[in-house]
Amino acid sequence: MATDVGQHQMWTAQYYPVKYPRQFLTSGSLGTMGFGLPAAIGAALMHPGKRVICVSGDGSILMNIQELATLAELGLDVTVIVLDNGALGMVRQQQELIFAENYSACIFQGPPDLLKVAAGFGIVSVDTAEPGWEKIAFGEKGPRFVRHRIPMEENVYPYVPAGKANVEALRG
Ligand SMILES: Cc1ncc(C[n+]2csc(CCOP(=O)(O)OP(=O)(O)O)c2C)c(N)n1
Repeated sequence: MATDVGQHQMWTAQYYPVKYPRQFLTSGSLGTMGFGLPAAIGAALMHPGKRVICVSGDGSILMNIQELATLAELGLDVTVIVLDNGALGMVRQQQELIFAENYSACIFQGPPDLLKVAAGFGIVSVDTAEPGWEKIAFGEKGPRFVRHRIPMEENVYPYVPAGKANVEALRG
């Protein structure tokens, strides 16, 4: 399991049942968007026969989108799942909660159709609104790209504001 950086990363950390060391590849602390896809490719190269999941955001995936070409070329068993909220969600959440809903440069005005982008790289792509998407996403060999649309207003909790201690986390 690999992630990018943002709300999707926090949800994955909170809900994915990690069972053994080095199963969860994520870029913490000064986390770097764009980490997830290359990390997943590396993990898949090290573990042939195992499907690697990369949970990303519609912002983060754009940071290293060119690596879809590497993924397609190598034909690895990687499923990229993008939680698509139409925003840089972690930033939007921060601006909502800490900056009195003054939103700046965090809501996408003309987002690309990520399914078409991934398909353009030759990767089988599916939206979770499609019946039977799970079979496409996880069923067979090779790379897959999944888009899961979620409401922009969804916030991740607990949430520790910048400069605060864990005990001061906001709980929603
Ligand atoms: C390279 C880089 N630039 C900026 C940031 C600051 N940052 C942290 S989370 C985030 C938004 C991430 O948005 P998205 O990938 O869409 O994920 P979401 O929070 O919506 O799940 C930004 C800009 C960062 N961590 N890394």
